[in-house]
Amino acid sequence: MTTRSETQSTLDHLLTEIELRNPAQPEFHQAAHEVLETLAPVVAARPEYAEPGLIERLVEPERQVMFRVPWQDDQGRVRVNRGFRVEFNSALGPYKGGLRFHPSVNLGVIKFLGFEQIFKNALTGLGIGGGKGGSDFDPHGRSDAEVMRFCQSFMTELYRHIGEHTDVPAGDIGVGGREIGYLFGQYRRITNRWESGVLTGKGQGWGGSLIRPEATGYGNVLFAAAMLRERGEDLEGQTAVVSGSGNVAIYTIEKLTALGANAVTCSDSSGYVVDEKGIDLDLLKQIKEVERGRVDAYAERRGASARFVPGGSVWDVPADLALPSATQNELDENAAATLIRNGVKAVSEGANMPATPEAVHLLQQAGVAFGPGKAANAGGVAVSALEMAQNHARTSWTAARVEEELADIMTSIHTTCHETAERYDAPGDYVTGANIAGFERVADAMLAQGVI
Ligand code: NDP
Ligand code: 2IT
Repeated sequence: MTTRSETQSTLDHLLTEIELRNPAQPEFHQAAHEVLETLAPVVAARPEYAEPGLIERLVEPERQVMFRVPWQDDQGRVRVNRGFRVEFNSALGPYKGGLRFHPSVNLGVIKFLGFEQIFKNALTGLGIGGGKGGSDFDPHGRSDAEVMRFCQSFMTELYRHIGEHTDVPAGDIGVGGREIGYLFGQYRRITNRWESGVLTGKGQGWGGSLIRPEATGYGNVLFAAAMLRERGEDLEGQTAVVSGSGNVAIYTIEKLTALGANAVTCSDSSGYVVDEKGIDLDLLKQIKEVERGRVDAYAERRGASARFVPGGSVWDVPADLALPSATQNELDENAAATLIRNGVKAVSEGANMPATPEAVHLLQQAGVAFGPGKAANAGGVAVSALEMAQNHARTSWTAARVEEELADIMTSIHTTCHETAERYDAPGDYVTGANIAGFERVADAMLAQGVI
């Protein structure tokens, strides 16, 4: 029998190869390290997982598409962006994952997101594979007409790679209901098909699921609540710091407030707002969802309880809970040390990979409950899969039904991660639990389906 340390050195060797074969993709390397560094116990215990080529196949996308996206701005100037779709793994179902429009997008970023998505989607227990896409297009400051022309050009290439049984994109940073609408319209026009299940996050009158906009934030709060329950606590009366002010952050704040916690912050790339009375969601939604403004406008309009801190770190604000909901690597070692000094009890990742590896290590060493994104933020993609199910059946469920299914899925993900961690001698370590449980499901399907 191979020992855990022998297995770990094989995995370490593979990680070195991943770095050499995929140069200049630091986010992908980081995501691969984070998963492969926790798999030794399961690979050592179950020899079939050590089969040559299994993990090598898992870290290599099934298909990667990169394309030119030309479009005209309002002045008539031609702009050229780069489009991506990485179809990482379809052992469990059609590729599924969001599209990100942000200037920082490159192949390595999309590969890190696609890789995470494989395990996240496996943890939902639903039939969805892993993929991700996007563009280095920056929607900030662009008119509706520019965003529409961009989306139409993007879909004019993307359409040939996707389909309800093939690959089903959705939103992510910079892609919300407006963009999904323009993308769906162009897909329908080019293909001459009403294929509802080709995209999720659609509008509610034309195939979208109730609760999909809320699902990621709501799900993360339910995951945080489940972690607290393990420690004999609940959300009531806890103070929470939340970063970001987009889709995930807004509905995280909404659910925290509904369950009796006090969410006191939000942020964007210009700085953060702290509001002692708790974030006023109507005001935040007005500024972010309707006016597409910046968070300093919130502090200006809210009055004495709120202040805007330009730049700065939202993690300096003392709290019981932290729910990073903006972007990768936004919570580093220093931020983790500050949170620990201020007595944080739980950190639950609404964003994908917002905590750096050093931060995760520090938080876990300090006994803070840490919920990794692939488990904690899986509610969004889970309700996307429920949207696909509704589309397939040509029906739509009530908000109450979708919310109940979301709650069941989050409870089941929490239990799976918790029990898997215990089974592999890492009690309370949700990172190990999530990675191993997600891996087992995908690996079993890959082994059953042969070398492809
Ligand atoms: P949005 O575009 O709605 O909001 C993103 C927020 O994060 C904005 O406030 C934005 O500020 C801020 N932000 C983005 N990039 C940066 C950056 N580089 N530095 C500082 N702030 C930044 O995106 P979502 O809310 O949908 O996504 C947030 C996170 O959640 C991402 O990590 C995404 O991958 C993850 N996620 C999203 C899901 C979904 O269903 N939407 C599901 C699961 C995870 P600004 O406007 O100034 O850029
Ligand atoms: O990171 C994610 O899980 C998402 N952006 C949601 C993906 C989806 O297909 O709903």
